[in-house]
Amino acid sequence: MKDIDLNVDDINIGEETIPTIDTVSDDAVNEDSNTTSVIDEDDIKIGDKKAPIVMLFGPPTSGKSMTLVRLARYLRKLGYTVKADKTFKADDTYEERCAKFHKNLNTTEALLGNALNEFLMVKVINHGTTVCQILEAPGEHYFNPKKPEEISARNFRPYLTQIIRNLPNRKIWVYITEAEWNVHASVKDSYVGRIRNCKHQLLRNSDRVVILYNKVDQKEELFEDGKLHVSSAEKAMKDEYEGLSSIFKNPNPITSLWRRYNYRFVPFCTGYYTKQVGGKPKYNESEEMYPKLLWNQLMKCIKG
Ligand SMILES: Nc1nc2c(ncn2[C@@H]2O[C@H](COP(=O)(O)OP(=O)(O)OP(=O)(O)O)[C@@H](O)[C@H]2O)c(=O)[nH]1
Ligand SMILES: [Mg+2]
Repeated sequence: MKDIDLNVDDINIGEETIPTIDTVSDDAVNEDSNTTSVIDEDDIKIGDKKAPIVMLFGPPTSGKSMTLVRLARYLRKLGYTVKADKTFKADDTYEERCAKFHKNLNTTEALLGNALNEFLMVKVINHGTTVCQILEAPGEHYFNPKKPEEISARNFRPYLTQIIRNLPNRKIWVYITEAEWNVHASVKDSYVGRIRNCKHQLLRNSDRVVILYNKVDQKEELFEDGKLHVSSAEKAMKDEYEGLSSIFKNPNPITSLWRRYNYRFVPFCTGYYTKQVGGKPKYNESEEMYPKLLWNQLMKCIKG
């Protein structure tokens, strides 16, 4: 299997000219001005201004919730504490969501990813120190396939705008792509456009990028003797999401000789979902190599 150890030490992403929230929040609020959720969504608090924030960024049903569930189960096994940040939001429903998240992690029953349909901040703690914070949010908040024309980087929800633009923490943008995403090619192009706009307007030099290619189990041709062929998976991702990798082309004439792109590639599978007649699909977690690979790359983004 190919070693996918990429070095992004002198990554140079985006412009430093990040506008303040005042210059953008009107857009974000106007988008939903006739709903009550705007005020609610604004009401977030992040006490930790240091630990990097991992954003699982992807369209609905791409696998964000289950990626977090799979990663959290793996980290717990390694001895990390993974817990929802209860101080992130003050409302009662948030506390319920935290409880639901913990229940999902502990259960051995079939899990449904869409049980978590609201946003949540999760802390990964090792020996009392927060290693990173992971934001899990509904896909519509990142990209809505039903509104593919909305690809501007200026129309994020208020809470996301606040996290992205106002916090000093490093962001690790985990862009989720899906093997065999069953949508029209123009929707895929729009998603790539949305990521392009994010990169140009929102990413800072200190930020890091992961492209996670989820549901690789759906592409049998990527496996040989039961082993996943990583470089073939990356090629498949590039074929399916035209123009995505070139957004992160390394512009440095020297380092680009050995590192063409400023992203880390992670092929992923959250698990296996077996349809039960008349019941919930049964979930079996994926092989450990997947969360292990993801965590290795995230650690490099956190430290590097
Ligand atoms: N084959 C396969 N299916 C997956 C995988 N991961 C997720 N799925 C399927 O995708 C569904 C949605 O996964 P979620 O994790 O809930 O997706 P999400 O991105 O959180 O979706 P939203 O919360 O609606 O934005 C799951 O219920 C599974 O049916 C995977 O690795 N392989
Ligand atoms: Mg989800």
